[in-house]
Order: sequence, then structure tokens, then C-alpha cells
Amino acid sequence: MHDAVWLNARLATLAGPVIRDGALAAAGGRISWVGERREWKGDARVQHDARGAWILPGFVDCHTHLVYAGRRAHEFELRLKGASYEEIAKAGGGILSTVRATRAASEGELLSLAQRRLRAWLAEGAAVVEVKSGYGLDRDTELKMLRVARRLGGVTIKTTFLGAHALPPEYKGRADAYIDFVCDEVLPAAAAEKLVDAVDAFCERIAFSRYQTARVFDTARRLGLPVKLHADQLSDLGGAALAAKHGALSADHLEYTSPPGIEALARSGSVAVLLPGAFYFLRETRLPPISALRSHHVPIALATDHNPGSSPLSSPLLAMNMACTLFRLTPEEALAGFTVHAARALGMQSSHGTLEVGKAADFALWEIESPAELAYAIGANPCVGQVRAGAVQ
Ligand code: DI6
Ligand code: FE
Repeated sequence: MHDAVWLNARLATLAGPVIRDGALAAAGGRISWVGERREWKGDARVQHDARGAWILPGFVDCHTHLVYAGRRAHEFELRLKGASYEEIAKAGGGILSTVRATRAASEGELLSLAQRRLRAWLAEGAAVVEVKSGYGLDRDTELKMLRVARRLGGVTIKTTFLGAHALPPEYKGRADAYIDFVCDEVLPAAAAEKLVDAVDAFCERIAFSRYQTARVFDTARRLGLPVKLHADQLSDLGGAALAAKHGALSADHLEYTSPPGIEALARSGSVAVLLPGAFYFLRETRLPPISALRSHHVPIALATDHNPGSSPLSSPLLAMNMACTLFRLTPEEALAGFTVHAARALGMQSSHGTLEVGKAADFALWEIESPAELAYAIGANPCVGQVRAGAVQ
């Protein structure tokens, strides 16, 4: 006996061809049956009529910085007047301005800010949202951010430790000492509290070197944690190749990645995570190497990169649209980027990203004519139903 079945649905399972007249059943929070309506012979306690809606896997946003305090609209104004993101960062604004506000905020304040932001993802049927630390840069605030992430409700949260995001003012001129502190104290403490699902770093001229990043990754390996990397966003520091060498789940951004970096990603099986929100908002002109990623069969995921400085974007749907208009992804690639490939970028391919028996019954219903409409319609939200762990929300 299944708990519930949805009939009269069109299914984009992301694991095979679309099913125009489908049925999808759930039991015990998981998908228990999926296929053609005419082949459904099961029994379910509850029967839902999907009224011809499309059922798609719940979106997976595999790269966000959702937990923070403070606002940065004034930096947007400065950039519109000609200042660059890097200039603002060097003058003590940028990430460090969010660090000041996040250190000053209580855990309760951070939780209510983040939970409120998260509503936008829930409304678009998100199933999983990854949340990074990195606006604390001291032990207590990094742990506070991760605890807040763990307490967020409504979707499955994956936490990523990003202690190596920027150099805090108290370590000015002593980046190696800060990396010692991250590796010896902060990351082990966060891991001991079971607050960390993966470890990330910002490998960039204005942040940390390849060598410093590798030290963080070595610590992650000792603690048994997978790694990901902010790679080649503003310059080509060889970040993609470094991520690949460490068997990273993903390398993210990649605007400046050169061919050897892409070949390394293809060999390591890491996912390329593209972040069109940051590209758009920073008015970047250098495109990520899409055709090389395609020809090397590197899986391409998309994410919002929601953060207050370079990508104040709260809509997976809009990120899909931007990926098509700015990066020339196809709508089909954009959808795969927020489902099947994004799940893999978080190491969740066995539970999320597709509609297959045994995976979490986390899906959304959409009033659309075809899945391409999701990437096409700017600012519309045709989501008409959300199901998480088999329960209608
Ligand atoms: N790259 C980004 O785009 C964000 N972090 C990072 O490593 C920016 C974060 C911010 O400006 O607050
Ligand atoms: Fe980011």
C-alpha cells in the first residue's frame, strides 16, 4: 500500500524521457512508484488529481550564502558609479562589511533573517538548499552561522564550511596564520559539533592562494569531509585544476578557467557549478567556458550564489533564465542544472535530483505547457504545489 499517488500528471523525471500521462506514488517519504498512468495498478491511501500539471524533482540550490546580517545596497551604488568589486573589498567593504554585521547579530536574529529569505526558495519548490558559513571568520561566529543553517526549516539544508572566505581584520598581513587557525581550531570544532557537510574556500587574488586552499582541503580530508571550491571567478588561479586534484564535489564560478582546468574536472568527475547571478550582478563580461565543459562532458549545475555582495538573487527560476540568456544554456540544461547535476554537486545523487523509486518524495507541481517555460518566463512563478517527504505542503 502506497501513502499517496498523483495521477493526471506530466512527469519530467530527469532520469529518462518525459511521461505525458503519468502516475507518481510515495510511501514512507520516498518515491514508491513512477511511470505511465496506464501501468499504475497500485493502491494508495490518498489519490491526488494533478490536473495536468507537470511534476518535477524539487530544485536543489547547491551554492548559497543565505545566513548573514547587514545590507550592501550602498556598494551597489558605488559600483554603478564605477568602483569595482575588488576595489570595494580592498577598502574594507565587501565581505568584511557583512562580517561585521554577522558577528554583531545574535543566533536568533540570524535565524529569522535567513528563514525569511528562504521563503522565496520554498515558493519555487526547492527541496534542498546548501548554505555556507564564511561571514564569521572567527570561531564563534562561524559556528553560530552553521548552527543557524542547521535550524532552518522547510527544506533539506546542506552546510558548507567556508572559513577561508576572506582574511579577517585581526589577521591583516598574516594570511598563513589565519589558515593555521582555520585548520587547527575552527574547522575541527565545527566538524566535532557535526555542523559541516562539506568544506569550501575562496581561491582568488583578493582571498586565498592555491597553497593556502590546499591546506584547508588537506584538513577536510583528515576530517573525512568532501570539498568544493570558489574557483577562477575573477582571475585564473588554476582553481578548477586544484579542486579536481582534491577530488572536489564541485568547482564553482569558473569564468576564468582555462582548458587544462576543464580537462582536470572531466577526469575527476567534479561538477561545474555556474553562477549567472554573480556574473550578471558584477557585470562580468568573461563567459564561463560552456562549450568546452559540454565537449568534455563535465556535468553543469546552476545555483543562485545568493549573497549580499555579488549575487543578491533569491530565485532559482531567474537563475535558470539568466543561464539561458547570458550563458546560452538550453532550458533543458538549465533544468538539469538545478536538479540532477546540482544534487551531484552536493553528493546527494542517491536521494535527490530525479524522480526515481527510492529517492526522497520531494517534488513540485507546475502549471506550464512544457518544462522550457520555467527558464523562459521572467519573474513568473508557475509553481502550484510542493511535496516534501511525500507530504503536501
Ligand atoms: N564569491 C562570491 O561571489 C561571494 N563569495 C565569494 O567567494 C561574494 C560574497 C560577498 O561579496 O559577500
Ligand atoms: Fe559564492
